[in-house]
Amino acid sequence: MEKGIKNRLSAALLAATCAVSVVPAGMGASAEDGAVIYETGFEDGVIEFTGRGGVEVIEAVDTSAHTGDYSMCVSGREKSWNGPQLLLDERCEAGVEYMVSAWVRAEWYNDIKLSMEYTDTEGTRHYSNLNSAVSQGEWVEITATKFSFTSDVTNVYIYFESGDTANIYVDDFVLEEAPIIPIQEDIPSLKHVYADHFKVGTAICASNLASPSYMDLVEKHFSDSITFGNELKPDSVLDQNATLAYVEENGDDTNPQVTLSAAKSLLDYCGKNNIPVRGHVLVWHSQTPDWFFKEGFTDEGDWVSKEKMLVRMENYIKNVMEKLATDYPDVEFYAWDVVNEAWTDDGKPRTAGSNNTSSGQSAWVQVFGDNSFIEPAFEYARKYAPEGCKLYYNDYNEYIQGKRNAIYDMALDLKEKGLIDGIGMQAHLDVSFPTASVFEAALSKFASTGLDVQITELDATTSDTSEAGFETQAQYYSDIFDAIVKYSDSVSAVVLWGVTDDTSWRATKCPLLFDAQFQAKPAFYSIIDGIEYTEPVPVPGDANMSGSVTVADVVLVQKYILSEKKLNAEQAQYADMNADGAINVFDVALIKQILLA
Ligand code: 9MR
Repeated sequence: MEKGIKNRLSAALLAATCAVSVVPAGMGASAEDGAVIYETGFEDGVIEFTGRGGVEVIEAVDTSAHTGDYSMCVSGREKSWNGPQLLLDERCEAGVEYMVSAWVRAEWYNDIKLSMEYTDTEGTRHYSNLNSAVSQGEWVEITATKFSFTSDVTNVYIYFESGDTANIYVDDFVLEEAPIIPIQEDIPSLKHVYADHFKVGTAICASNLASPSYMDLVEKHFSDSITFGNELKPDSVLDQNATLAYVEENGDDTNPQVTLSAAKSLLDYCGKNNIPVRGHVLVWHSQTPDWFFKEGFTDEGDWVSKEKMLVRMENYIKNVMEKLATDYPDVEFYAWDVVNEAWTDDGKPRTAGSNNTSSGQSAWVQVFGDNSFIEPAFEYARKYAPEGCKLYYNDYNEYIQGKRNAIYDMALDLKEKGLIDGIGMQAHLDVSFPTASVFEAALSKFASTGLDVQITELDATTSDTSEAGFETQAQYYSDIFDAIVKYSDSVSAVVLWGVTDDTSWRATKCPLLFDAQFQAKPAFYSIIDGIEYTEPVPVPGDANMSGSVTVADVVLVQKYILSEKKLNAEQAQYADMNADGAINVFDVALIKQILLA
């Protein structure tokens, strides 16, 4: 495909800010503020928090306050997790994003934490730390922190705890709906810019669904392909209780039972919006529980034999594919990462052992003795994957020679046997390594296999998060995209590992294309600059102005009618099928008619 300058876009290298898991101060003036759920400075003495340990004394005191005369003092704590908790089930709604902030104080040095608890459908309680602040006797702020929860959990609490049992003071507590910050509608869609070259996708996690702005960016730029960040990994899918029950009932310990409960909301989203999914991942040393490899599927069992593990592997892959096909027939899995990260940088199998006890070790190698589990994994995936679904081997540091060569040799062997369709280059990069030409050398070698190549988890960190640092990052991204475009005959998709910096797994080094306020960073402008593309011409019914009428238009107009989405003036024109000046169910019916025609 010839590159040219038809729609040259000025690389307006905007200054970008980076905030980590918290909302930056002075948020965009155009943000739509959310409703306040509970705000208190404890001045009226009313306290809606209860003690987590049941032993705490929780009272409004006038001996210390951040503002006004009173604060909430928590004394009598016997454990570090004792502290004030607020039950959210009745106050907050599942799937909505909230923000909490407070001022806290300890009497001497202490790290005061804001945490969250919920109970899942199996009755297991989960705890996670949301934010913290260190006080050495002074009042310190726990800055606005976003969170959400899904509809299948109960007993949702936020609470304060600290490193020891000393008194905690809390003041000026605010719990509110997170404001909705509009995304930039007037910039090109990344997926349109690269439509002649490859699909553009991203990874999302279930928690991202609660952020309307995040999802607007996904829909505008990345809806060619979605990977679930964690929800289809073995530790999310394997259901130990159901598996043990199966063993008990059938006396068969080779048939691991699976659940899609962690992935449900994402599967529903992709099904409803017709977004193709990259399945991630079937066979991996990480995020896979040890009991899967142990006798009787018990935590304490011995490692099973290779023969038994082969049967378990086949059943696992079969069960995952069958459950997806049965429960989510409308979700298109166009690709699956069958095996992930099996080779070390020097091109050897991983060390045998448990990754859960010693990071980097592989229970697959423990059971098989080497990497001979890879081929059967592809055989079973080929046998049970939906028709047309492409199968990939996926890895990081793919530009390091030893690993690159091992992947190349393995891929050619599997290709000859008709088992593999492509190689996934994760591409977790940093502006200082690898250089674009080192990256390109790996891409070129993989392309030379004749297999498809996908860039599956692209992000590029920068330690310098100043304006100048982001410009260096922009240049780096541009060079990497130039390399990918050069090989675009062999590359079918480029998938970013996330959308906004603050939600990235490497948040402190701001590796993505959008900042915490959902605005495009210099890196975004750098990769669209100079790419020739044709802006889609909207047609009637094409509410998202993608150039054709799809189910996404129906969903968008339905959401508009339910006040869940906004349409700008131009979009409204295309949505208003009967041109009566109103957008309602009659327009939805007319758009559906186009789809059915
Ligand atoms: O993005 C994932 C992060 O939320 C998890 O904590 C992490 C745990 O292993 O896995 C991340 O995703 C990984 C992906 O599945 C495989 N390649 C490396 C990714 C980043 O660690």
